Amino acid sequence: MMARYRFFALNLATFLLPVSLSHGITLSLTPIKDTVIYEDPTGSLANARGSNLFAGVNGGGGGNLELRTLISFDVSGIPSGSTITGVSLSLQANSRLGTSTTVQTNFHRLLGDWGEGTSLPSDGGGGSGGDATPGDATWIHTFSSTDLWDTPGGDFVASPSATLDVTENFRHTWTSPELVTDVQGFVDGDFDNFGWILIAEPGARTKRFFSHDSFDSIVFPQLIVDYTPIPEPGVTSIFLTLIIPALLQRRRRQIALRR
Ligand SMILES: [Ca+2]
Repeated sequence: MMARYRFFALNLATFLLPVSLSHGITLSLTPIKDTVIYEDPTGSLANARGSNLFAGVNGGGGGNLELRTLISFDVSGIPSGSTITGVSLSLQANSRLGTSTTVQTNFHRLLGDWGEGTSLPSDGGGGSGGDATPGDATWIHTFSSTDLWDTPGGDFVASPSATLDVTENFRHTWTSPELVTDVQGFVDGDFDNFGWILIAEPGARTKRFFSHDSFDSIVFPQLIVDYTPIPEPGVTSIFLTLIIPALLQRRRRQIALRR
C-alpha cells in the first residue's frame, strides 16, 4: 500500500515541478527615444537626433542654459504579472569637459508623454542644440509646437528614482529599488511609461553621454531588467483539470478491482 502512495506522490511531484519552478529572465533594452531639452523659454531649441545627451549647464558659449535628457524604453515585452527583481539604467559618458569634476545626477520618472522629432544640433557636440522641429520636446513643449508641459523643464516625480555621481568617461549605471518600482508600475499599468528625465545638480557644468542616435550601438543607453514571470497558466490548468482527475479515477479503479 505504501509503495502505491509513493508512486502517486512521485507522479504528483513530477507534474508539479514545471509549475513551481520560475526562472529569472534578464532583458536588455536600448531606448525607443531619447532627446535633450534646453532651458530656452521660447522652446526654440531641441536636439532629437544628435549623437549626445546632456545634463547640466552648457557654459557661456551656449548661453549658460540648463540641459536635461529625456529617455524612454519599451518594456511591453515583459509579460503581465511578472515580478521585477532588478533594474539598471546605464549611459556611456563621453565629454572631455569636466571629466575631473564629479556631478550628481538624478533620474526622475516622467509624468507626461513627449516627442523625439528630427532636430539636429547646430554645433558639433550638441551642447548648444538646434532649431526645434515639429514633434520635438523642448523646455516648454511636450510636442513642439502645439503641446506644453505643465511646468517648463518637464513634468516629473519630484523624488528621484535613482541618483549617481558622474565622473570620468566610462559607462555609468544608475540602479535603485525606486527604478524597480517604476518598471513594475509600467508593467502592471499603475504608471504610464513615459520614461525618465536626467537632471544634474543645480549649476553644475554639463556631463555628456552617447544617445541612441550615435554611431555604434555598443555605446547606446541601456536598460537592463531582471524579472520573474508567472508560471504558464496553461500548465497549471492542465494539471488541475486533467491530470489530477485522471490519477484519482485510476486510483478508484484499482481499489474497486481489489474488492
Ligand atoms: Ca535621440
